[in-house]
Amino acid sequence: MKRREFVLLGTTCVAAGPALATGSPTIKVAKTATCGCCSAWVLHVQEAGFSVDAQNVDQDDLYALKDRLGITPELSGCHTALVDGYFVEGHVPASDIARLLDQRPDALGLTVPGMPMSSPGMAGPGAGDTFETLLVAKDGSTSIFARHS
Ligand SMILES: [Cu+2]
Repeated sequence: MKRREFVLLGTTCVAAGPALATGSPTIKVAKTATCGCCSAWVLHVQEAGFSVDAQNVDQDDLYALKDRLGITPELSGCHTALVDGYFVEGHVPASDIARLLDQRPDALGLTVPGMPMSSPGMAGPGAGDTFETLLVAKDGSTSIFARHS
């Protein structure tokens, strides 16, 4: 890892703020072994107080998992997580996961499609772009769950 990336990751951890999720269910994460931003996101949710069970899987198995869960290519990020009956796809902020588990909407899960630079596990807040966390309904339709910059 280059020194500059390491500094940015440190910033992400500080920005995660106080623990949100003590006592929350474990987040199971499927990711590929070589995905650095996936590991950085795992660190982000751990810093927020979630316990994480991360498994490295083959890329084909990861695609198959997304397909099974109803995560279309348009909705895909990198890693795929499962928590308490919901999927959490890609670089979803820990605060959104906490709100999902608190509000328990009738839905499949959350996604941050693609890998926006401002999202946790990427460069982090202040990277300059904005992104949205989408709620995926059981019929596959999406709505905006949160906006982030
Ligand atoms: Cu990523």
